[in-house]
Amino acid sequence: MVTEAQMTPELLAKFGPLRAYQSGERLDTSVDPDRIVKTHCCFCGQQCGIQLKVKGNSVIGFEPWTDFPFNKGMLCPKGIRRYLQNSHHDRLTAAHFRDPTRPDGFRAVPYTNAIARVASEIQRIQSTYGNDAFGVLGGASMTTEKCYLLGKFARVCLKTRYIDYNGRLCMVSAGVGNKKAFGIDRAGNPTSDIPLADVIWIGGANVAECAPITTSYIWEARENGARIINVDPRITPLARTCDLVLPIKPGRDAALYAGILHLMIENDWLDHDFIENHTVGFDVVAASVKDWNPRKTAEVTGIAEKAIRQAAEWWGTAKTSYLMHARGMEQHSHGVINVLSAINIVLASGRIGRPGCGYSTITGQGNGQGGREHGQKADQLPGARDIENPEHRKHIAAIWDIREEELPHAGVDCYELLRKVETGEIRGLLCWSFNPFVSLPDSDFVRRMLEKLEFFVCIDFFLSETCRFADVILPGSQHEEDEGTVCSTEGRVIKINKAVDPPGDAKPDWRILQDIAQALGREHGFTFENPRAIFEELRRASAGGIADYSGITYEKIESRYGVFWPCPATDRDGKPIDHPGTPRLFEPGSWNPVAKGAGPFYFPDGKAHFNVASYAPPTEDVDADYPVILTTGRTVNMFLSGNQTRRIGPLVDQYPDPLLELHPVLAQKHGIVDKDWVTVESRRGALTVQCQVVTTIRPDVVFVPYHWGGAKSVNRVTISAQDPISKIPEYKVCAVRICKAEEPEYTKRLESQQ
Ligand SMILES: Nc1nc2c(c(=O)[nH]1)N[C@H]1C(S)=C(S)[C@@H](COP(=O)(O)OP(=O)(O)OC[C@H]3O[C@@H](n4cnc5c(=O)[nH]c(N)nc54)[C@H](O)[C@@H]3O)O[C@H]1N2
Ligand SMILES: Nc1nc2c(c(=O)[nH]1)N[C@H]1C(S)=C(S)[C@@H](COP(=O)(O)OP(=O)(O)OC[C@H]3O[C@@H](n4cnc5c(=O)[nH]c(N)nc54)[C@H](O)[C@@H]3O)O[C@H]1N2
Ligand code: SF4
Ligand SMILES: [Mo]
Repeated sequence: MVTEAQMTPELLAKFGPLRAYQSGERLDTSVDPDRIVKTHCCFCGQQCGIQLKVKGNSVIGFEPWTDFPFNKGMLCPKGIRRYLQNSHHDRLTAAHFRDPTRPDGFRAVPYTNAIARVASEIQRIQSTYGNDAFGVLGGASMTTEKCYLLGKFARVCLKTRYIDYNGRLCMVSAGVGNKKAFGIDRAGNPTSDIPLADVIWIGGANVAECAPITTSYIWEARENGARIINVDPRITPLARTCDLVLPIKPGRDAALYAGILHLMIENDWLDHDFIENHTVGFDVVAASVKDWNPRKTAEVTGIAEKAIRQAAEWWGTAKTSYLMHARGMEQHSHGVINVLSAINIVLASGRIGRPGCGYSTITGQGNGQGGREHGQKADQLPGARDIENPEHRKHIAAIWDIREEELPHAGVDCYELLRKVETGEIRGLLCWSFNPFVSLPDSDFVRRMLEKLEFFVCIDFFLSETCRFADVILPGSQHEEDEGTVCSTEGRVIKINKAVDPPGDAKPDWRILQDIAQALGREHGFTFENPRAIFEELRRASAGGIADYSGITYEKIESRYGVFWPCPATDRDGKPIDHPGTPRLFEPGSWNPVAKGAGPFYFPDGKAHFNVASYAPPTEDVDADYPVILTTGRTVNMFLSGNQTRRIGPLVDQYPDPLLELHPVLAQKHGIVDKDWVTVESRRGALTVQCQVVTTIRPDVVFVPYHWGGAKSVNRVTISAQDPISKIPEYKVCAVRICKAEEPEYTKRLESQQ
């Protein structure tokens, strides 16, 4: 197995951002395309519509798709450059076996040999140690068809309970919080409700860089006179046009929302009718925030008392409002509590489920929403069903043509899955559309686990840092090489259309799984001819579930610019209907298979739930040895682990290397000036990067983006503490110390190679 030492400098030279090159430079984009394909961006959960220009078997450019209603032709820098990855010379076009005798550690092999080897290793491991000794990691950049098939593959073909996915790092706190409060895990409103709101509250979301198109909806609200409140330890680009910035100390969001609810109650800024008729649990929650007066709230959150009072007044007295949040308040060991505390101020206001009155959590990954609805999550079955619910199990077992007893039970989250590698319970792993070595916290632990596996197979289209540990790499498909559906941040199910064929031996991802199933002699249920056939089974599997897709067809999606779920095929009496989909949840009379007319929320009594959300400090707070808070996140030009965007030259140029952001006061204390090299060190590891001295961050916090691997990975430093319910890692707070440093050797080595 590859060691850390072996990964540098060769690996960095090959994958590191320092070797920025213009991919696709051999393409002449002035050439007329043969055809234009309407599809969506392959990156974030905004899922902007885009038209790809295709010549032969290459994507050579793009045109805006102006009539797609969400983005109306607008794209962010990543969307504009995405086409450059299609003909990239790093593209994996063959299967590979590990071969330490080769300079880059791998040797190309015929695809069928690779599939045979994967099947025989699965067989060996499962017959020696049991079915659960083989685990599966999935990803939410893939289409819903692929995510569905992966869940089925793990449980029916591999018969393992151990499957989980990278959305575990992303949306799970929001998902748990939404289910506890509303009974459903989806944005409550379409984005078009944002401009209708008087007050917009944004909690822990760098909207301008991470949900760029939503920015224009917020600006539209501003044009309409809305007040905008932003809670973030940094003044992000959107904050420049906000009315009030609440520079919270990381890890304190539940305290802030308790303080806001306290003021709403004190000033009677409550919707009593709504609370009375449509919710349960208010009194207990009201009692729980009794002590959270503005002074205490200010002390804990680090936000000025005056600003807290102002925010509460604007929020409390608004006629219409919209609250949205993202990972800033979710990626915490109290992520679920933070989400519930924010929902409490929405429910107390009664402003939900109406035009201009809404709530949403901003989905991150391209198919972050669809990817968590149909079964690759450890505890879930298709249709957002519960893997431990006997009725749900029975329904899915029937669709999958197995007995209910054969269906494995809930597994564990993806980090726990790696801990099971440490104990020897898991010996083999299949990793698909996930780059855990870069994206999981405490990467030294992740490295040791990947090295310890007896057999590791990765499916990707670029060699990722994680693929480096693989025994076999299978060449999967890029977004534009396959068709299928995804669900956008709004809850809109849309269609990805195929523009080109996968090159060489690369295959549509779903076909690779079926080839493995066939090689194992377990092809029953894995003989789909195309994504449409998978979707048809998925529709049946989801029918009657909360994420009901049964009334959605490819044709309906195409003709209506997408369809919002739930969208059933039959009414409550089982009569076929042509349901239009559900853009806004929680409206009276909207489709709700759980409440069945009792009320708008997805519980049997139709009522939303207030939840006590008591503040507790982060797992690792600052102390004398590690006195600074590290928080991590993103930059506009890079996407996630960077395996794609670090290969797109113009994006690399925009922000090539991770920079540590710190305030001038903190910088001065350590004798640091702008562009100095700084070492940031936690109890787990250290990282040396250049710094950016900025006045837009709290003086007790440093920020580092996480899109790089190897020596540039901030996840060497982060903590693997997890939320006890959602199991999301605490990426947004750990304790560190910083000091001025010399330029590290590895950058000097790389520069001399260029
Ligand atoms: N350009 C770009 N866009 C992306 C992505 C990307 O990689 N690059 N990834 C996509 C994905 S998968 C996701 S999940 C989303 C993430 O979207 P966001 O959640 O908006 O992005 P982050 O940068 O992770 O964090 C948001 C903000 O949280 C703040 N923050 C840190 N700690 C706290 C805290 O304790 N409380 C509060 N209130 N705020 C805090 C940070 O300063 C940061 O500005 O973006 C999606 N869009
Ligand atoms: N420190 C820190 N760490 C974080 C975060 C943070 O804020 N701070 N955020 C977390 C969040 S929110 C997220 S979502 C995760 C994301 O972390 P990852 O999921 O590990 O990141 P990706 O870059 O999406 O990795 C996906 C891999 O799949 C490949 N891929 C993409 N699409 C496809 C496809 O259709 N088929 C196949 N076969 N392969 C594909 C890509 O090339 C890439 O190698 O990172 C998390 N890690
Ligand atoms: S906002 Fe997201 S979906 Fe839209 S172009 Fe940018 S990365 Fe792509
Ligand atoms: Mo994410």
